Amino acid sequence: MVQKFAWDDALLLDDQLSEEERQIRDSTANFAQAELMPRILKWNREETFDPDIMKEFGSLGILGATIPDYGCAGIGRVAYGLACRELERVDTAFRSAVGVQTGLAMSAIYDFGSAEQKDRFLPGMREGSLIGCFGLTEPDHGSDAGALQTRAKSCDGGYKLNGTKVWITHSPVADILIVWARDDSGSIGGFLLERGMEGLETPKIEGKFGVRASPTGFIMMDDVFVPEENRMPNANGLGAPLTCLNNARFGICWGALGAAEFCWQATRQYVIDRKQFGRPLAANQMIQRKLADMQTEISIGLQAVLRVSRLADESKASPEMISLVKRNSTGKALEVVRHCRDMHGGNGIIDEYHIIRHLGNMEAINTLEGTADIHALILGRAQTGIQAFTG
Ligand code: TGC
Ligand code: FAD
Repeated sequence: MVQKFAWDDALLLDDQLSEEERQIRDSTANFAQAELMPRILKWNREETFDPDIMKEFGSLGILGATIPDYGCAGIGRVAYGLACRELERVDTAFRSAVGVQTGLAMSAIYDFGSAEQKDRFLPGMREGSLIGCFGLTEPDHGSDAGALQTRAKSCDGGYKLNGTKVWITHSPVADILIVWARDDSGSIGGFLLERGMEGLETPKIEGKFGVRASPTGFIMMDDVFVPEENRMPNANGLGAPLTCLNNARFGICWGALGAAEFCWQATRQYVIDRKQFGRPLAANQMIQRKLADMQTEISIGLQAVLRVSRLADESKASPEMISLVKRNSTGKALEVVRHCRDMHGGNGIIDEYHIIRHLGNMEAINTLEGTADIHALILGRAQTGIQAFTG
């Protein structure tokens, strides 16, 4: 008997999942469609974000979900990725909210913090009553994160921090701000700043045309005193923040394809329904070719992130594999969504059709967590042995 083809699950991803993974995917999908979809149009239009949404994510059990301790669920990368796919199917802002809290802020404290820091911060962060952010990027150092200039100068009982971080997701609403700064020896360390510390300001960046429902801001530090107990003892060097990024990039890899899937499936329906020249747009060869390209890229992209996520769960995923899928997922998603925008005609630029919102988001995620070209250079270095970032 000929196997029947499922157009929306071309390579039978569903068959490759465990019962628990399917259940996490479905419960996140139900939550995302019931609770997030009705809010996103207004939030995106008005650039708003209600921090209480973090408590809803906490109740869902998704914050810190990959951490096997402190009351967190300890789920695998595939289950976590499937949840991110469902969140970003609605909007990048929601995947980003969960991804920064889980993959960057909580994972930094879990991997590099002291027992006391973990006890103090992780339970509240898991519940969403404490919001974390991750400050690596600076105005003069984005891709070359290793050249960061923020200083942590030793003083009686701790450190005085000076410098500016920019483009920090959730800095305007965060309670715990993880700041990567150089100590007196020039080594990069991780410092836990708390809202209310003197000399700390976190203004919002206005006027973004991507991820508008996610507050992005600065972390400005003018002689902020950080006690010794707020320095993460096990973070030494650039490898520490990059290890956190390895975790967070899984969320983006799956999430980007969730956004692409939403746009592809909405576009498929649109071209079936919309008639021009007396027949559905979908009856044209050029339109079908584009749909086939989208289906192909999304299906292959999902298989790639599934593979790397399974390898990560077996501790066999290298950073270069993560670069490969981060670049592929975000790049292909951007390409898919650009075609969807075009195939919607004029409606493609109206937010009620959701495509233009995702397009702005896909532009942003091709830049954040390492730009597409930086990930290409990581892969180029790995296959030639030649570092091409400089010179
Ligand atoms: P390089 O010499 O390659 O490495 C320095 C040290 O780091 C180690 N390392 C890693 N460790 C763990 N995981 C990785 N992926 C690692 N990559 C490198 C390396 O072994 C070395 O350790 P050691 O002990 O020998 O010192 O460093 P480099 O200065 O040449 O730069 C490498 C480069 C360019 C790849 C790195 O700077 C980079 O990844 N740049 C991109 C910056 C970036 O991704 N920023 C993201 C900011 S956070 C963000 O965007 C969040 S968005 C949140 C949202 O979704 O809303
Ligand atoms: P640049 O590094 O100036 O790059 C500009 C262009 O030059 C890119 O195309 C890049 O690929 C290219 N380029 C750079 N170097 C080279 C080279 N050697 N060879 C060839 N091409 C090169 N950061 C955080 O720390 N925490 C966050 O929570 C966070 N959230 C973000 C949220 C949003 C919405 C955005 C947009 C960014 C966020 N970032 C965050 C910052 C993000 O990680 C940086 O924007 C990213 O790393 C790129 O840095 P940059 O913007 O300074 O660009």
